[in-house]
Amino acid sequence: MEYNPIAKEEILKNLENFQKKDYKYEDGRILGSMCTSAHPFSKEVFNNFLDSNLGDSGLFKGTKAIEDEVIKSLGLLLSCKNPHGNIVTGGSEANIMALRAARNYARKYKNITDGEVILPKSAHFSFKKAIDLMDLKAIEADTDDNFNLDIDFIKNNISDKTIAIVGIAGTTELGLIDPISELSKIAFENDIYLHVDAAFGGFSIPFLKNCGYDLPEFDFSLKGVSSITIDPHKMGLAPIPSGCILFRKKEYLDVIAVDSPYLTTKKQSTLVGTRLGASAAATLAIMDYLGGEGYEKRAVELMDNTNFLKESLVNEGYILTVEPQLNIVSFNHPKIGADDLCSKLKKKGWMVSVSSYPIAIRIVLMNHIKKSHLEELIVDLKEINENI
Ligand code: 0PR
Repeated sequence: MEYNPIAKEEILKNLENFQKKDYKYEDGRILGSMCTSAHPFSKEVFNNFLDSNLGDSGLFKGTKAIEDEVIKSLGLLLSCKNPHGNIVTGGSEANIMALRAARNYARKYKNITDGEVILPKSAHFSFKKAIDLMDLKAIEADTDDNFNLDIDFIKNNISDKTIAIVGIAGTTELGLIDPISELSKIAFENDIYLHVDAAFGGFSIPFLKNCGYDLPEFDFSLKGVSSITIDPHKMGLAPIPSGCILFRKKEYLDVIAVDSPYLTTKKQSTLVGTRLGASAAATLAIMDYLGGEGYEKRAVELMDNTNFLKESLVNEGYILTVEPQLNIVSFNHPKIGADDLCSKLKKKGWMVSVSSYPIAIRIVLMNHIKKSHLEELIVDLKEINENI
């Protein structure tokens, strides 16, 4: 195939025309996303590190030291003084690494070859990918009428094939926090790996707790917790792709390491080979810049907006699925179904999503959604209600 060069201006114009078709966070219409506009400072730093490849970290020793610092800072945030882990592309990759560590550890030290994972029905679909990739068996724990995890189910389903239990700190659909301290006790007593998926909640629960919110323990302070997923590219305000996996013990990284003989580093534990140093640099920069104070202020603002939306919906006669614990509101109309309501909202320009368990409209109150946007949304919901 032959193709001729095109002038920069023309290329940029062409790309701009494509980009115009994208929804923009700033318009406040994206209501079902866990991502948001990254902080301008983290974008600036990200651009400075675009060429740094952590996949061959001996060539980028400085950037590798940055990654180590981020791991240390995130460890401290999650009550672990000496954590091990990596900055990865996001929650999916982190969850896959965690289950791979659990699987390999159980294979090496317990001789388990056909492993089972006990996980809540509310777990993110990335676990389905992990389970499929590693040919594991999933045992799904149900929830009660309030969508709380059935702890007895977990206890009753532990077997000599269980390689891991998974708990969620901020479920994707409802933002609920599983009873991680109970899971930790079960895991510790039975010597089973416990992975906590705090991809969503990791950058808000610790800060909200500091501000007096009554939220449960979920981190390494619980001795049964083996690893935690936390995503800087959600409420951490780092650019996509920035996820993180943290392990309590170095052995968990060692059991997933493969030889990379011709590289400057002779072992590699991450799934991805060539890997952006920019994500690590931008995450460190934004964490240092905002500090605990900056994240606390933002986490509280998100909860204020959550409460405002929740109360306004109730006033308009909409029905909440659960009392929000974090910044997600899930609701239904008393008469029409969630899909119907979703399409009526889409016609008015609101990009909402319908959750599957339970079936409901789900709004994630991310940083780009301001109170004024919510006021406009309520006006539209009121009008929808009046025309039914
Ligand atoms: N774990 C939890 C609890 C999650 O909520 C998510 C993502 C993941 C893991 C996976 O993270 P990555 O997507 O970073 O791999 N939850 C969101 C979701 O599936 C991701 C998302 C973000 C979806 C923005 C849409 C969107 O516009 O809903």
